[in-house]
Amino acid sequence: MEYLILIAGLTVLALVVGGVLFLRPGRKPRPPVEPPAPPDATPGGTVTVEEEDQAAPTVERAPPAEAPPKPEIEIPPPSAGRLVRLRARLARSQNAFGRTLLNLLSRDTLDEEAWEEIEDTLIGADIGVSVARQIADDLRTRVQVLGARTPEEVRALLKEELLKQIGPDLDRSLRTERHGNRPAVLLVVGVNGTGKTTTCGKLARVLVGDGRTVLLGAADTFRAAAADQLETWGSRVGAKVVRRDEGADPASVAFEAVKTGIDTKVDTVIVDTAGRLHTKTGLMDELGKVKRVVEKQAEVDEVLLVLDATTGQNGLQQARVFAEVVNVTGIVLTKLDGTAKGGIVVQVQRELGVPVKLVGLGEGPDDLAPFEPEAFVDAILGD
Ligand SMILES: Nc1nc2c(ncn2[C@@H]2O[C@H](COP(=O)(O)OP(=O)(O)O)[C@@H](O)[C@H]2O)c(=O)[nH]1
Ligand SMILES: [Mg+2]
Repeated sequence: MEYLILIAGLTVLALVVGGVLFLRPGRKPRPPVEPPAPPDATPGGTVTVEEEDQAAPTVERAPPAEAPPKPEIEIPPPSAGRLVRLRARLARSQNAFGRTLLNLLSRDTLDEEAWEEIEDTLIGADIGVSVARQIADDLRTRVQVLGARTPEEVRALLKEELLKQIGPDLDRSLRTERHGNRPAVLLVVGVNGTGKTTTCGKLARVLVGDGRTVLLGAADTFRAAAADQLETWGSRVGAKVVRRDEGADPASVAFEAVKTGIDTKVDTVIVDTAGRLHTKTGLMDELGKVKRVVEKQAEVDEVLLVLDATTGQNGLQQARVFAEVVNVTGIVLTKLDGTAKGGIVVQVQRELGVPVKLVGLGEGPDDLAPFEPEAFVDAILGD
């Protein structure tokens, strides 16, 4: 009985205290999310870009005390260190593969079966059969020299081998700066659904965040929705979009976009193209024409091929076809947040002889990052 009275008493007390706290006048609105976590933050503590976006669209502009009105034009975060900030995404999708390798390599004795498993794990991550064998062979030689291994040694070995295959020294810079009184011109190509339009929009944000002025060209004229999609992206960061009616000639839209870019002296023109191309001849004709027409006014500085990382061999096949048609200068690997097959980075670079320059790590507006081999491998192997 006394016990029940005690519980009742405590409940009342809790309610009173809770009520007072809740009704306290002058309760402050939720403070803005802190600036991006430093590079050494634990994955769990990383501020995801979506959170940042909802609470405070920009780090620079703290919202006013009252309900923050959404600013007309957003100032996205700069590109530097993005992959490090987004590494939690990468870790979530790629970690299993890294951990399996680390566990296998840490075994006291590595027999034939273990080496086969190591090779299979690498192949399973889409790194390619010959590269998988090469990595396994290299590791085998080095492990024999090393003898007993500490976890740190194993991690360092594996990191070095993976980095070697990814090519830490490839030039992954994007040419996005004005030159010779002309804006830089980027063509974004790839099969439908890989993330081209999204990448154009995200890239515009990256560049605006880095202080550039950007113009978008909606040369996917198959559906009006594609131009609408691009316009939504552009309007958020104050980037003008050049578009025409559905069914218009893509090359003439691209031409007009570049012309407008020259006239208005923007830094970068990004041209989105259509991917709904059924035959290689159609692809050749259309993309070839777009590029030729643009080149009447300005050099095409980058042809970015967008590939969906989840499509494996299919994606590689697409890459081959596009590389035959246009001179691809960089690869954008999208949807790496949704696959454990990060090894595709290695395979596609070898296939095309062109570096992965950007990676897509989610559907959020700032989920596009310059590709950094070391941050990538660190995310795969965990800390
Ligand atoms: N998870 C994830 N989804 C993405 C990524 N990039 C694009 N998408 C999604 O892929 C779908 C197709 O994108 P879209 O840009 O319209 O493709 P397009 O047909 O090549 O222009 C959309 O739902 C995007 O949100 C990414 O990096 N991660
Ligand atoms: Mg599109």
